[in-house]
Amino acid sequence: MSRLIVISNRVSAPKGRSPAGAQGGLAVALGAMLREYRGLWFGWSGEKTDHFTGQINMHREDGITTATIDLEEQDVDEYYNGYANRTLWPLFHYRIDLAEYDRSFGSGYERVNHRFAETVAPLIEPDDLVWVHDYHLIPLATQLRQAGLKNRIGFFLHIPWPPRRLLVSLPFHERLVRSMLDYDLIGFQNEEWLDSFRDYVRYELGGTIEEDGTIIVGKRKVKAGCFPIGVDFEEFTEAVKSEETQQAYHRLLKSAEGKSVIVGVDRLDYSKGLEERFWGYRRFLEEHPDYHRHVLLLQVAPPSRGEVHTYEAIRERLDELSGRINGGFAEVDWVPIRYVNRGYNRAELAGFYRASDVGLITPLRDGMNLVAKEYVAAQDPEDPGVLILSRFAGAATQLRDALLVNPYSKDEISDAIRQALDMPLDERKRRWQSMYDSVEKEDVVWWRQNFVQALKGVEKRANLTIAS
Ligand code: ADQ
Repeated sequence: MSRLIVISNRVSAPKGRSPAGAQGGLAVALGAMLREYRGLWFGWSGEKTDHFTGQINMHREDGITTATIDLEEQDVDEYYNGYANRTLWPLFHYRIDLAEYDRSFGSGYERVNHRFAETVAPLIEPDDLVWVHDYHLIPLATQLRQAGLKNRIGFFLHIPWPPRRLLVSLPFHERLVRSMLDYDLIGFQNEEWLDSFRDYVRYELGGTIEEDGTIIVGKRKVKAGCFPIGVDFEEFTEAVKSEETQQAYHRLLKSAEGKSVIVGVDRLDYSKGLEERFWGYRRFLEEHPDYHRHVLLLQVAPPSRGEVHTYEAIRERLDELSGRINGGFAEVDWVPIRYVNRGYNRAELAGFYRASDVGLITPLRDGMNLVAKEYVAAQDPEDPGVLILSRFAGAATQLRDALLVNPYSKDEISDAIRQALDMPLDERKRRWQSMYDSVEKEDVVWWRQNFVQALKGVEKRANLTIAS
């Protein structure tokens, strides 16, 4: 059987026997598959070095081999903090107002992709399947092809693909998209992002889309499809039974003292719609004084990407806004928002989700949003909470029985909170059951199997004959 080589920006070594929730979702998701395929996971260690040497740090644990490299400070600034997080991330989340275009970012991005390719290429054998992850590594296939690889190479984009009219604001956009044609399979989270990609290919590259979804541009032929990512359902439902989850559950219930709890859990990022969410909650408090002292919003949002200025700015605005809302509405024995700037592991989060009457997940734009699915998976079947979900999250295509809202509308958020808090038990159960079924069936195992099957199904490069 062929091996699987996973390549992503960062590698977090899967620790098979660590406590549930102590590691990232992707690590758990890919860990089982890497074991199955005798795989290798390659990427940046997260460490810096004075001079890039390409020295690989191999580590083998619990059946999984990881191979990591250190990057220079300039690489991290230009490639990671720069092009990935200050150019592509905002643009792909429809925020061209925040996207920064700097020549040095672009060259750093190319350089690091080249460094990744030349370091990993000697580790790849002819029959290996290669699976590249996310926007940090879009041009990697081109670099790997230049290094002589004819392997099947797949790419999965975890974030949205922007509409053509936004993407053309990126200098050298055509070069970036053309580099994707060196993959054999490109996966998106949902139809909307796939459609935007096809639209670009048709109108900017003059490509055609065949009936089976194959994209043809000149002599290049690529498969593109939808592969919505899911949660590790088995691991998550196990975690719900753990002691740690029980403790977190009781801790929140006890401190809520009978109030209804609304929970939001996000990385502190402008795409997650936290300011708009706080404004929506404020509107709810203004319109419904009868709920004062009977409800609280717990917002968990640990800072991320601290080295990027926009993230400091949003942090300041949220501190101020939550302070103003609490200042304006709080009473001696009631604080309407508990805004917590630290992370919790998934077992603890599961307890918070289960203890909450409402999950309020309102990103302005999100590739998928796994928190929404985790919220559903953690509920008590006899007394499930209600999910309020942004219609602009990829998850909204699957979780149709959530209360779907426009995250920019304070009124819609306010009305949905009211509807959720007043929802009768039988309606809560009906909506939850249908979402639970989809979260259970379309989980992370389903996702990775579908992707790998599809990648195995594409013809190998050497055998391709394409009519131009
Ligand atoms: P993220 O933007 O990080 O991921 P999301 O899918 O919501 O967003 O979360 C991923 C994981 O991080 C989840 O397992 C969640 O529990 C955890 N997490 C989020 N907030 C947390 C917090 N405050 N404390 C602790 N843990 C937290 C990107 C894309 C998403 C896509 C995923 C997977 O932006 O759209 O769903 O990749 O493809």
